[in-house]
Amino acid sequence: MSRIFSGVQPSGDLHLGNYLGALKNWVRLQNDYECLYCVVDLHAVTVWQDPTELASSTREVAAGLIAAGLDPKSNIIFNQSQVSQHAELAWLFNCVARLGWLNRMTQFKEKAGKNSENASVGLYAYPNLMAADILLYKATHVPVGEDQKQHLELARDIAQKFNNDYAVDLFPLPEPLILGAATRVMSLKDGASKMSKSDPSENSRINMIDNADTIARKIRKAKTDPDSLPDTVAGLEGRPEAANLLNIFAALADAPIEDVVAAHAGKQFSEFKQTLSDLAVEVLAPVGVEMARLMEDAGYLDSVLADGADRARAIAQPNLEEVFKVMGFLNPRG
Ligand code: AQP
Repeated sequence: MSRIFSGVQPSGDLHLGNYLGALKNWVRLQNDYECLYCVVDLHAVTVWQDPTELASSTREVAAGLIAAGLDPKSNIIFNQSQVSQHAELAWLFNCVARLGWLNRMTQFKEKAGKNSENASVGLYAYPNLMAADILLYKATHVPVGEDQKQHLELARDIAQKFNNDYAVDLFPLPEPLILGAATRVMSLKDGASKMSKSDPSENSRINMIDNADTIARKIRKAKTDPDSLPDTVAGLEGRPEAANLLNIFAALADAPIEDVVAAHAGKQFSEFKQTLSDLAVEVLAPVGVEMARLMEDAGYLDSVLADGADRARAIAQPNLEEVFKVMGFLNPRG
């Protein structure tokens, strides 16, 4: 059976980009695949996380996954640090991946910025941990946003090199699943930057937990340009903020971008933003309300994560033992 692995970092509030680029699509996959969805807390600490906030962010992501429609009984939902096999396999992959491969990763360059000497080693090796996350379960498919495609390529390179080096056929080469209209939601304040949890501007993103008034205010304040909306998709060329708002509309409405552009051709942004805001509130506000309700019940969320971790470990441990055996580690007991 095809198996899916994907993750979300508990590095801040879940936002519209996470919802449209990931969660909404994951909900569609749950009937056709065996799915593992992981709150990747080991990835989050590659940049500083306040220890007093990490646990609540972890629960918030779990609440977001469930509120978006993922069933914790049919899917495996857990946080990464509870399954130590992720870190163990990541170390082995540190010894498989080549420095030249990691040097090409654009996300490290973006996240480390000009001060890369001061970035953590973990941030640099992040793609090796992501490869371990996926390959630990021999996942066959990984739903990813555009931004994660390069990392998935690296996971395939690691799987391939491991199989070649040890002359085995142990790891499948995981395939990307790039789904939905909004594979890359951009910041509401800058159409050239990705909407991101770590953007210091709250107005750059709509959080899944935002209430109706906040959603409407953020859309009203979103950056636009002075022209009215174009007649064709080609007319969005060179207008990143307009393209972003129309793409968000298309993803929320599950409609082709061509139809959305045609329906709003020639409108002023003020009128379009009102329609977009009504749609965003209709889709997101109920998810936010459910998230808030779940977050009141930390005991329930913790029990979902503990149960998910038990089920994840049951798959991970035999796979890791197989890797140890292939690599020749001595295990006098086994
Ligand atoms: N802006 C986005 N548009 C579309 N998809 C997105 N995803 C994230 N941002 C966008 C997708 O959401 C899933 C979980 O991502 P993540 O939280 O693990 O990592 P990230 O991509 O690094 O997200 P952020 O918000 O940018 O976090 P920070 O600021 O902490 O780095 C992934 O499938 C991702 O593609």
